[in-house]
Amino acid sequence: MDEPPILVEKRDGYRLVTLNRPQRLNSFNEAMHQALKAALDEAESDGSCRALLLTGAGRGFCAGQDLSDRLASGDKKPDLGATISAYYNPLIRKLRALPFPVVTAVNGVAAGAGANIALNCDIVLAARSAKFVQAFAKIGLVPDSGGTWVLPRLVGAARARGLAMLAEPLPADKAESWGLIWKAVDDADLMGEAEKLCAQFATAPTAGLALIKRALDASETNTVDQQLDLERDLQREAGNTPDYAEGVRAFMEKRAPNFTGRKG
Ligand code: T3D
Repeated sequence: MDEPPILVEKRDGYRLVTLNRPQRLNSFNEAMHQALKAALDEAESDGSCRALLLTGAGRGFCAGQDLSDRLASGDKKPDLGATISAYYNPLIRKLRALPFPVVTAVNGVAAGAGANIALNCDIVLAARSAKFVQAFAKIGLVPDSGGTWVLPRLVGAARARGLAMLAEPLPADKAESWGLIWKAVDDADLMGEAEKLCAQFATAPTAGLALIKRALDASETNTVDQQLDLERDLQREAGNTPDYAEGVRAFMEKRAPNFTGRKG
């Protein structure tokens, strides 16, 4: 029997989701897209899930689209816009909008859409041996899955152009020093560090973290005045959560807070 393309493990307060087509460096076919969508939908509807950890099986994180599916189309040209509408764009929107932190543990090469899926997560940890490749230009394509949006914002215009147009691999250490990712860690420490972060998020004020995600995303297009108004509105919402009350109480009582993660 074929291995499932996505593995999900329920941990205490978070879920570990593994891309699982290692023989193809975890590149995406339709079955993997569908299974990942189901895994994310399920995590979102589980009130006890307060963080998600995404990683890849084997030596790679994800090599983007499985190109062997594109060869199979023969003379008939594939409509790549259709796949992007059906799968990649909804995936990126979902990852960005999940109401809890999404941590990626980039265990090996992250190429094409695989790189941009990682870069659209909240906290990106990478093994020192991993590399990020905007592979698209090598096959005549345009960075997708939010690549042209995140790259200039994370590393600036000059580096974004170099990465997108030269398609050269960027090692994890350099990705960290350029500000593309949160942290590069020794390979042996990757999963331990990522799981530690998720365990920390699993006891954090989740509703407040979801509001932080909203505020930072909105800042990309807002004016400073709009952003100040948004911060006021979101702070009002945050101030109504039980975790805010608990955070203040715990601080005043000099004890560790006991956050529920709930909105109300
Ligand atoms: O089509 C649409 O729907 C539009 C959406 C597009 C989104 C995209 O992601 S387009 C970009 C697609 N991805 C790529 O172009 C990356 C292709 N892969 C590579 O450039 C290299 O494999 C890597 C840089 C990722 C890794 O290189 P390396 O030397 O470490 O490994 P390798 O030997 O090239 O690959 C190992 C195996 O995985 C190999 O198979 P084999 O020879 O052992 O049987 C290779 O063919 C396979 N593999 C790697 N990437 C893909 C793949 N098979 C199918 N599709 C892949 N994307």
